[in-house]
Amino acid sequence: MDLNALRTNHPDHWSKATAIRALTLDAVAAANSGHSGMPMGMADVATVLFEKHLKFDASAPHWPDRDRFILSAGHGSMLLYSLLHLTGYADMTLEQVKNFRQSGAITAGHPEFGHATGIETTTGPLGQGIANAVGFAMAEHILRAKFRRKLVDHHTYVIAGDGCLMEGVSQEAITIAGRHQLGKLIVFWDNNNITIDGPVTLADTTDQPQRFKSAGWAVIEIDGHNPEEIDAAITKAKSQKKPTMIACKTHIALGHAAQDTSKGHGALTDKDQMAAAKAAYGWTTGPFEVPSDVKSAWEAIGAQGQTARSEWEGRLAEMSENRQRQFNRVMAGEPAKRIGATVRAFKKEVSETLPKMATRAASEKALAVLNPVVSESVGGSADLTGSNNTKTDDLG
Ligand SMILES: Cc1ncc(C[n+]2csc(CCOP(=O)(O)OP(=O)(O)O)c2C)c(N)n1
Repeated sequence: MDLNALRTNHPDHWSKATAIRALTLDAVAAANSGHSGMPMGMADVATVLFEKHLKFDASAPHWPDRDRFILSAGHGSMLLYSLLHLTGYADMTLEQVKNFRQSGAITAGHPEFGHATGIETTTGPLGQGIANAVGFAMAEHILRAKFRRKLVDHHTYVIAGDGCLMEGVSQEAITIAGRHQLGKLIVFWDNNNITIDGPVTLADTTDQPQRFKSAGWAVIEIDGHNPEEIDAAITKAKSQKKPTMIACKTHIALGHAAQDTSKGHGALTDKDQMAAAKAAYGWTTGPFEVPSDVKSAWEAIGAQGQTARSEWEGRLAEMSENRQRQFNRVMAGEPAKRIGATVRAFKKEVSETLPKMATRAASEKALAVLNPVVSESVGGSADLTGSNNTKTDDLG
């Protein structure tokens, strides 16, 4: 890989992506534990995504219509922590990055939902993130149908590695996303051909692009270090009606002596090798030091979404009070007010009449009472609709 060409062809991009790589090297070295290679390999994809496409506002991490970014390859957590710190999420301070993997820090080895803002879901068990992301995309689709584009119109982006795609759960998730044509779901596959034990082919020779295509996805194959290709692929993916998998050919631990080897997967802590990698990057500042112009450029990216966010807030404020209340309730995960009285009345009726029925029929009766008042509930049946009675009369 010709780092010099990457540096000279895209200098602004390069310095931003290098900040991720350098923070990752420093944090993992300080903890003497962690995974350096994946963030170093996917820094270019993440930089273009955050700079050019991701709709977010670092000062308002819970804004409901933000795009979701899910790091399914959770072992590469320093990629996410670097991005959150650089773009200016208030809780992801440099101290937290320096305390990577330490007790009490919000920077756990793998991202934990609730520890830091900007962590949309817990990941680490391979495959979990991509499967949860399909749920996120499905939720967006359902909410958009209910509340319309003015309020709900966002993408779900995922970074998944070889290990995520090996897990069985990914197959079911990919299939259902294809079946429902979740066009706002975009998965970046970190196609680096490396796992812990060696090359991917030790365990898996699946043709991943064909696998996704056969499930109804669009697939784009790119050089995951070329910012123009990354940008064009995301633009194209956003215009697709199908979910898109962007296969990103990358080099794990880019620029390090361990590049393209399974050693590059883990903690790269050798001082001389770290220094050599930073020299190859043209990175001259000390550990954990991001040049102020680079940090400012990242913070500007973190603020890019402020306009979109305030416009969205304006649209919400224009809605009727009832509509606003309904939207806020659903987003807060609060049950509908009527649910208490509805359930009490149903219990009273059942305890008075003591009907005799199979438990599956009882389940249907309960669902028939709940579904009309909890319109946001999502359920289904694994090819047993007629047997376990999940399709109540109010459903289409
Ligand atoms: C379900 C599950 N099994 C095993 C692991 C342990 N594990 C963490 S990362 C990893 C290798 C993943 O390889 P890849 O996705 O290619 O990541 P990369 O080497 O590119 O960083 C394994 C086996 C895990 N986190 N979750």
